[in-house]
Amino acid sequence: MTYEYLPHENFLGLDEEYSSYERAQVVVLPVPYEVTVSYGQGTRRGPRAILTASQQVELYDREFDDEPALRWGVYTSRAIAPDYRAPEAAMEAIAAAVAEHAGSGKLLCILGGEHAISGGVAAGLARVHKEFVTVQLDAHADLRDAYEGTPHSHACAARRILDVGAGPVLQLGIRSLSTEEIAFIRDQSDLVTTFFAEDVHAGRHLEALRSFVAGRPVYLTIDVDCFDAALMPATGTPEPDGLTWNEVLDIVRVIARSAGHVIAFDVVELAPQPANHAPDYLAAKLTYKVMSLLMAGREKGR
Ligand SMILES: [Mn+2]
Repeated sequence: MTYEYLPHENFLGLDEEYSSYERAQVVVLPVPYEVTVSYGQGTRRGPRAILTASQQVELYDREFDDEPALRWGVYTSRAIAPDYRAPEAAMEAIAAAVAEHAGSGKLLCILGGEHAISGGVAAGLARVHKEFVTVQLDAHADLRDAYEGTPHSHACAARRILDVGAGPVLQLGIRSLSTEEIAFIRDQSDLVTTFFAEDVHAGRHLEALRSFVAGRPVYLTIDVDCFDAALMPATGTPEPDGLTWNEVLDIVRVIARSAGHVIAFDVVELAPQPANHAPDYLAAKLTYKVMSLLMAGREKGR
């Protein structure tokens, strides 16, 4: 395995006592991979920006009246080196790293990078967990079979996850898709269920989401462009009419409460803007909050 050297900032800036691999129940894996971005650029700087912004996130969380990270600990791996020569080799490197950690039983958190990495993540998870379902938060359906000449495009993320054959995908917040993608959604209702942004605003997704994850292993993939572009402008392909902070967290709360076991989640497509660090902070706080909710769900399940 090759790892890129980054001056090592661990997620949340935790002391050794709470961030050693042995002690931690959560593993953060930075994957600064960016090759097929089609519009705005910069997702390769996403993981670094999230780690840096996380130093400013308060450990104390009012929802738990506690410092959740100190209960379970977070280990931050060095970043996987992006391989620009061949997407297949890069996806294999990501899958290998994910499989290595997925076998440990720790909650795995992957920081992207472009959404294409999620195909590699799903492939790695499938080496350890034969079956799991995927919940995708995104502005885009990402169901194209290929885009701009490659099947390993960020625009094909959900399709590559389905290729793994581990289970169906439920998408939330979608508001941009092609004719090919809407046809796929209509034809493949056993593989993909889509709740558009207006469905989420109206609360029509909650019951279906609950039964989709109930008792099953779950992989959660969060493209930050699921948020409204006003809240999250720092992303390659922003879209209006996106989700709010609370809509996203309520989705994660349903998953945490109802899923059998959340095995991994990723936060992808942050493309930091030098003059605006609010989106970096949002992504860092989101990552901590999702971790906290999912770990609380695991503790309840025991
Ligand atoms: Mn997207």
